[in-house]
Amino acid sequence: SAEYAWWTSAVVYQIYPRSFQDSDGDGIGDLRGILRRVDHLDELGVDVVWFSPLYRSPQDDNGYDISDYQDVDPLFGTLDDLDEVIGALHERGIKVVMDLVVNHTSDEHPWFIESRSTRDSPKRDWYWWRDPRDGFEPGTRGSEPTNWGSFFSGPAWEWDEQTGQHYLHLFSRKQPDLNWENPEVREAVYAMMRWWLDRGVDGFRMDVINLISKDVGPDGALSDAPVASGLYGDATAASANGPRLHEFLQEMHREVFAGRRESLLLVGETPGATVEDAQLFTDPARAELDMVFTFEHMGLDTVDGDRFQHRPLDLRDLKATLTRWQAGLAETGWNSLYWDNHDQPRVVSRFGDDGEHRVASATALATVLHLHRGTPYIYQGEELGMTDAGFTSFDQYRDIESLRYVEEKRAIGEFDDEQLLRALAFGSRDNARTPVQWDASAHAGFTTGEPWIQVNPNHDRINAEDARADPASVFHYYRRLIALRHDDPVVQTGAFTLVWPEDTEVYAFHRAQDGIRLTLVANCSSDTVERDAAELRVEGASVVIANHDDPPQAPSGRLRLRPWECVVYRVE
Ligand code: ISL
Repeated sequence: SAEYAWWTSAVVYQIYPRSFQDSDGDGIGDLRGILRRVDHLDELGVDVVWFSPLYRSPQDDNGYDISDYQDVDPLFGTLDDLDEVIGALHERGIKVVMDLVVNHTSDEHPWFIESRSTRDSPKRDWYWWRDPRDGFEPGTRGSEPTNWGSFFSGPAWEWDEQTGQHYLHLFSRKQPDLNWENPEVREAVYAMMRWWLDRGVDGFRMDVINLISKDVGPDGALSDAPVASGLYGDATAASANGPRLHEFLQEMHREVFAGRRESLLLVGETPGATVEDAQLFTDPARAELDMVFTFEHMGLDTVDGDRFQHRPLDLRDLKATLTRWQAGLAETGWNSLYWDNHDQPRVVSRFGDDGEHRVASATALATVLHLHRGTPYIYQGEELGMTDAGFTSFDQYRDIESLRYVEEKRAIGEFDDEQLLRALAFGSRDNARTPVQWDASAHAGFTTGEPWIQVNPNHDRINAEDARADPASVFHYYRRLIALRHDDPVVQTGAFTLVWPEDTEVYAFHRAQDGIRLTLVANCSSDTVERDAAELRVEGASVVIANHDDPPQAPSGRLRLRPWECVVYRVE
């Protein structure tokens, strides 16, 4: 049978260091805090830990604005502390993946300080500097070189008085975009990546890696983009999947990974990528990336992909989207699988039921995800069934994206405060950034000081200590799901077939390989449902995993599923 890469049986755990565990009482998570929780990761059984940025940073975007790629921010500790954490994880057989943020740096990175100092700086061309548009007073609205909007509201160009030009920033003005057209930039990035691999890290999660190649005309010109909604042109259209993207990734592969990539993990974050793009990124023969994060399933409960505008999820859309990605990467390439990360609201609040059926819906959704073909990613707290933040006032929010959104919407008078609070409560990234709930004590055991963002008051009921003591907890269920992926080749690589695409409540699919079939059936609703079990062909099957006691055994007639009940059957 085929040879598969090690990560087909691996599960990755994401740590957002700021919110994981504080050790020194400053209210911000840190490396010595992580050291105290290594046993939690070990007990869970994950194979890889991905760290959101730990590098030196002004923290304008919580570390995704980097001012020194080869040092640790003092907020989190020192390089020695990081070595200790990596050592402790490696000792337990857990690999370490670093976040790689190279579409942009901080404006406080020495490269940018040099670049902005004068027009003749040798590093001027390391970033995107452009003259103001003709016919507009330089530095005023309309003088931006293109109409592109920033992902964090406002224009994607910042006027620099001193040298009389604008610089490009697709994210905040403190995150200027690097110019990947310049070979010196690429060589500097590759050298930095080799330095980390030499230090012992096991791979990279590459932040917005499909934005690095901008669509430049022959004369270096950038053009206006279509205005989909709001004030600005769509910067994704102008910068995602640019003409040299695959060339850059293949070059990176040759310069950084060649000869040492067998045991590495290379995962790209690729907003806007289609499954056809993903086939190219992840085809091993092309030597680019191992897998990418799709965004398509994250937009399904929003209005036109606007993360702040909610509409109810139609389960058929979720099935159709994930199934398209399963099919598209069945022969070549590979999927990554995720519900939660530091940019997304919590799945149990979003697609599940975080009230009465919290445990059942968290475990049912986990089963649906982890039984797909691909590498599952768990975001800190997901394994506890942590819920959205539940914030009700503006001063509770910290995220730059949320704060800028409110500012812009207020400026144009589009929404009143009630509408804005509803938008944030649904879509804010802060929903996933409240501290991990370790126990029921003050601040959930996260810090002895004042947490940088409020702890969810539901930590009195939802916390790791209680979960560890309760065999029916979300935590113990995740342990079983992870063990199942480790042990069962059908979970790892079996062929995927969806059942009942039109069912709006029940998610069901088969995975099959070498004459063995696993069949998952999950009630993704808060009502009891009944279906015709004959269509599942599970008569005489054994139960592999289920999230309720006494699951329906090998039914042949009517299959009755309680709210959010899921079962995986095994047919030999
Ligand atoms: O809409 C988007 C782009 O089309 C955004 O959602 C974008 O994909 C996303 O915000 C990118 O996220 C990553 O890069 C950001 C950082 O703020 C996020 O935390 C990170 O995950 C800038 O580095």
